[in-house]
Amino acid sequence: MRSLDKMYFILWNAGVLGILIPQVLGMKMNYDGDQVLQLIPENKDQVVCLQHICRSLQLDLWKPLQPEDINVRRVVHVRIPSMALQPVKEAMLHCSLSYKIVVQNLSQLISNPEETRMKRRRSLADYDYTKYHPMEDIYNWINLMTEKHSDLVTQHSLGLTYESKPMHYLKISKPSNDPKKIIWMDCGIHAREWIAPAFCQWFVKEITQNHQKDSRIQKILKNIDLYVLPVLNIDGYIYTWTEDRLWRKSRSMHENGTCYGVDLNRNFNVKWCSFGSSTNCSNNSYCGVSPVSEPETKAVVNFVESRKSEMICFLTIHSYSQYILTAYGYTTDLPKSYNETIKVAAMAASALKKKHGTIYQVGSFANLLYEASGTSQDWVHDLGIDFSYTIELRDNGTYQFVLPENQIQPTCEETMEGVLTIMEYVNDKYFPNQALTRLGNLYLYTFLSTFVTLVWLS
Ligand code: 0X9
Ligand code: ZN
Ligand code: ZN
Repeated sequence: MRSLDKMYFILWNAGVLGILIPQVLGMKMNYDGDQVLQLIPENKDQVVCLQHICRSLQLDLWKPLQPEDINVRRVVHVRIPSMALQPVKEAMLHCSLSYKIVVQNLSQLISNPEETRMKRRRSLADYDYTKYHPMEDIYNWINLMTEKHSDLVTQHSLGLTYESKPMHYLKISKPSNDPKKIIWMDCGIHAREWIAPAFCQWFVKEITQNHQKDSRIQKILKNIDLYVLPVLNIDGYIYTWTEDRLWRKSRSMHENGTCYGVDLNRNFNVKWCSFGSSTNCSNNSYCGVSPVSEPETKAVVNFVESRKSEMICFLTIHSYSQYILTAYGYTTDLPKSYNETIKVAAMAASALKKKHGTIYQVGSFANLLYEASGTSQDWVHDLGIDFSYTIELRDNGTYQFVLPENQIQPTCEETMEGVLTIMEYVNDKYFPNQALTRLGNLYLYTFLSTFVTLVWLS
């Protein structure tokens, strides 16, 4: 009892010491001395204790996002502000929770945006795909890309963000007289997952550079147009460069400016705001005032609804955890498509692993982690597009959201293999004749020549 009292006292003190002050005053977030701890609660008591610590100090949970989703023997990642390290660690020891420090000093992993911006170049040939880029670089890159590859790539607007930034997407398309299908890929619905936009850019680079020599890309582009949205949550992404590297949500204002941002991946109209989301606007999983309340989600929904008969595959790129996820997030029930979609996910994961040995898990989000409703993937799936995947890129807990730039290249290289495996599968499924034509012609030729020979002989 006494130790529990002491714990409350410690926690209360830490709260008074002003752990939450930077957020409240709206100052630029600095993470000097902050640590990220990894814990795996062994029993129900430890779960309850950890939930209590997280709630009472409003700690920034990275995995899972909500204290109620903490579970026995499931990995937890939580950021502890430097000022709270001492009391939090003590409180953890009081309920015999052991922790591992996975990030010693968070601010050391967060590079100074100014430095990176200086590396910016003006021509596409100089564009450094192994660096993270601020939004103005990415806008610039989109322009350069469409200028240089005007034969293949065009730029279009999906809509405007809350802060009126244009949401440009790239359409990669080869001219054809036959009707084509669509594959969609978006990156950066969560602002701090910087590796995702980096991958979308890498993907476009690879396709434009190799579409003439790579037979697999050639085959896919014959039948399918690729639509790539490099940054979905543009306002949030900009905010991670200017104010807070670890911002997740969009930037819409709520409750007279007392809190900001919606988790755009909880805002879709599929079991909206029922699991793994929050009605509290200061929460990281805030689902918004109503389904599709945000301009960014509305833009995606309008596009997908208007093109759903052509769309055969939807990919949404996140980090971290190394998962290729099939539907569903909102229920542990499995969709009818599961047998096939999980087979394709496993094929993709094994192609990915061949590149650098990185291991990805496959499965449905609700079964692998916890339930989450209102995700784009599930909404798209239930619209009738079976091949709807969430891909959670590197890493698996060492650097988490602050993946170092030297991992951009290997991450993108391996992800490319996984993504192309999925794309090739759906291509072959929806355009089976293409693969069969050559064989078919051969049979026909053999048949005819035999026939002619027989007639001639007689
Ligand atoms: O929680 C999310 O939105 C995603 N994880 S993240 O850590 N990047 O935030 C996962 C969404 C998975 N959605 C479905 N499987 N439907
Ligand atoms: Zn070209
Ligand atoms: Zn995400």
